[in-house]
Amino acid sequence: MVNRVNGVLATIAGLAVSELAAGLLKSRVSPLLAVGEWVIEVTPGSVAEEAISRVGRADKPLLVTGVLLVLLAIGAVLGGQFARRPSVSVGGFAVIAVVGAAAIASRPGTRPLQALAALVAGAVSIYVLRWLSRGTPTHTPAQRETAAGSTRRRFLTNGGLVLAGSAVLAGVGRLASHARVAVESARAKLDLGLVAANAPQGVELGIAGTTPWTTPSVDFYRIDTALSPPLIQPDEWELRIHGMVDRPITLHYQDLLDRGLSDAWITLCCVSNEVGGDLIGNTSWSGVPIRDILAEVGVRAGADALLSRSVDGWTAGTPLAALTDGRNALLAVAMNGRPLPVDHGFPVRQVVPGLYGYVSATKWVTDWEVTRFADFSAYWTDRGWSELGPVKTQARIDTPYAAAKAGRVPVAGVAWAQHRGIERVQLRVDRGPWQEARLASVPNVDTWVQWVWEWDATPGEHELQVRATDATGVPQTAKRADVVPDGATGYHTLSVTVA
Ligand SMILES: Nc1nc2c(c(=O)[nH]1)N[C@H]1C(S)=C(S)[C@@H](COP(=O)(O)O)O[C@H]1N2
Ligand SMILES: [Mo]
Repeated sequence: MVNRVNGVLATIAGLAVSELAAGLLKSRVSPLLAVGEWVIEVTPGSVAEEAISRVGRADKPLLVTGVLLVLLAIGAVLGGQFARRPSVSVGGFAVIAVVGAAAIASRPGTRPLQALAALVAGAVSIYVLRWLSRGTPTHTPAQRETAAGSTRRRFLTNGGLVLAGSAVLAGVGRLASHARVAVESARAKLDLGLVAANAPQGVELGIAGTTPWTTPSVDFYRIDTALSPPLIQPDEWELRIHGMVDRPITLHYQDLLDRGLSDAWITLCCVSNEVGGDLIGNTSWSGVPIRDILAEVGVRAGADALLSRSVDGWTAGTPLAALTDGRNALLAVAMNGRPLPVDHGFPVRQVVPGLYGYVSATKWVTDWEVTRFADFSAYWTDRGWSELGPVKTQARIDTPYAAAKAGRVPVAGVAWAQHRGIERVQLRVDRGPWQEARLASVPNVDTWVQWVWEWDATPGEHELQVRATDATGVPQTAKRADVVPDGATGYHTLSVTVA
């Protein structure tokens, strides 16, 4: 028992040192997070999807906690071996250290030297295990009797020391990782000469309980595979553009600003959004039109895809057609008139109206290869999702939710079919006839639209259903489909108890 606890304590000490060392070495991720990111990478898409739909935003904390618990359990086992087979437990800690080092070294956006954080941590674990185990266990029964009291005291004191020391080291490690602070302050100092765009007239119906038409940046959904977001100073950002182009170039942040920024209202949504889900947001983006940059580098005949890659190695394949057909596809530097938040891709990301984020919205983008779909597969297409990801027409009821009072009840929500636009939204109660909702106005076909329908609600249980028709005249399908492989379909359906 004591030995196992010693193993756990040695593991904790090693983890603390690894956080400190990773901070001092300015590593993007600590060994623990590197292993976590690696787990994300090797997890099959369907499992990831299941996990996200079950636990939502808690997926990352839960994953890190899981890795931590597995590690502590291994530490306990290795500690338990120390008395009889010390070489097994020393070897085990060494293996853990090497795995951590390999995870760091193989993560995009890290340098090989940063793998040292894991190796040093492994050495510390072994040292602490040795130190805690001095003199335990006592072998003869007589010794055990007399030594029991002092052993317990020493066990508690030393254990306490290790825990306190670990907490201090890990805390210092966090402080030492100035990177986040430095990047946040560089971001705060940037003056892009933008103001938060006011929402256009008439987009807001002003019905209580509905989602605001403009999504504040802090409320914007976040989806990515990074356990710790890449931290990039704007003046160190580079975008290398190469592949099937006539004139390869490398762009810098200032180059984008020098070109002048365009603004566009675009609703971005995730292919993993369930019917009625909230993985969607609308904001004003500012950036440089992607088509201008592609025209400048000269796309060669035969190319049909832009393979974009982020600093942390994530990739997306976007049809060149969608980037050059005149729509507002942006290499964006700002949302809501402010430089992109770090979590949303600071300093530069893509936004392409009409396509789900997984095929288009690369955050922390750093590399563009103009190529052919036949010649590559991207992060999510590798994991079973479709190569092309046009957004499907959807409508969502935001209010009423679950209960309402009899009488006039506004049923309201949003509908979207980015880059086609929404023509009509209809409601039906208890599978009765479809009724027309009133639509708010929108500045373009790339945003969601608010809608409302006045319901004469009678007491009892009722089922509400909504469906939207896009501006090409195609109503959304009633057929229920899962989010995999190219987005959910079906009518958002709610049960409401009217009293
Ligand atoms: N670097 C990087 N960019 C990424 C992703 C990612 O995992 N890594 N996820 C994409 C997906 S699936 C979506 S839906 C959007 C979400 O953008 P947001 O987090 O700003 O809402 O980013 C896209 N860009
Ligand atoms: Mo997504």
